[in-house]
Amino acid sequence: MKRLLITGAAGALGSVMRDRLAPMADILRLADIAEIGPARPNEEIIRCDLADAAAVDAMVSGCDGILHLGGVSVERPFQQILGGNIIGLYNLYEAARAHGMPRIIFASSNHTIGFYPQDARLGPDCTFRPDGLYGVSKVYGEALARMYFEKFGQETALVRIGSCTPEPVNHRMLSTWFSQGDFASLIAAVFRAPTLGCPVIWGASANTAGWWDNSHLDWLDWSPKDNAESYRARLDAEQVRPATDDPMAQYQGGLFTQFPIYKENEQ
Ligand code: NAI
Ligand code: 15L
Repeated sequence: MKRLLITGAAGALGSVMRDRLAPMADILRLADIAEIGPARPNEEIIRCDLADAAAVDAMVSGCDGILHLGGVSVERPFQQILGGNIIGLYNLYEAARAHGMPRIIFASSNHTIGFYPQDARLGPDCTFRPDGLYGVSKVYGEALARMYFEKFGQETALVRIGSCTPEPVNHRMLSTWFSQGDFASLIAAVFRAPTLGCPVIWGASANTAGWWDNSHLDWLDWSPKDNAESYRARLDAEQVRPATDDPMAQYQGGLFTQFPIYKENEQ
């Protein structure tokens, strides 16, 4: 790839993918509303609010692939979610349409389905059960991407990420963990695939205790290598396992199911 755009590049996953994906493109274009720091060799840095249509158009221009990580990544008041996740996504897809429809990886979330109980096993076509306004914004993102695919042929991988952290840090993550290495290999596979369409992909490692079924992806040259199970003994030793009536043990979305609808002055 000549130029790969990573939005949200100053964030947790953006910083990791900046390093891991460098070999995938001649130039990495790194964008965020926050300070990213100086460009390294073969990098371009762009300060851009996703809610600013003209800035997003310029950000997307000249890119052949987009890893879209930017936006609000946790539960927040609606006014905060609106700019990056709602208006911002529309701006991104309009810019992509104007600039040759580069393939997009959309960082969706398990919080689109967070109200499912932990004994449910989910495939790609399950009904959405979002657990908050943040989850709803990701449902909107998936629907927007799907519409641009149906109407214009814009390809997007809708990656419903579980918990992408260096290691699982609680018992819920024995099921939701997505190792950084498995996410990086998925990104490479998505950009390598001859055709993509607009598939839902569960962003999770090969966890023995996993809840999500990716067997519809047999056409994609990707299989996750890591398994949260290897951390179970350590978690059992270091933490009390949550009780069965604890939201962390009841719901796939864990504590997100318990958050209120925050108002502007609360978060
Ligand atoms: P993060 O919060 O660390 O990074 C998000 C970045 O987006 C931040 O650097 C922030 O400055 C930027 N941003 C926010 N609003 C913006 C705006 N209006 N314009 C431009 N940039 C804006 O989140 P993280 O953990 O790196 O996650 C990346 C993406 O993956 C997010 O979209 C998140 O929803 C999604 N995701 C992450 C999961 C995880 O386990 N880390 C799980 C599920 C989904
Ligand atoms: C997400 O969608 C969040 O972006 C991340 O911070 C974690 O909370 C993750 O889900 C999770 O459910 O563990």
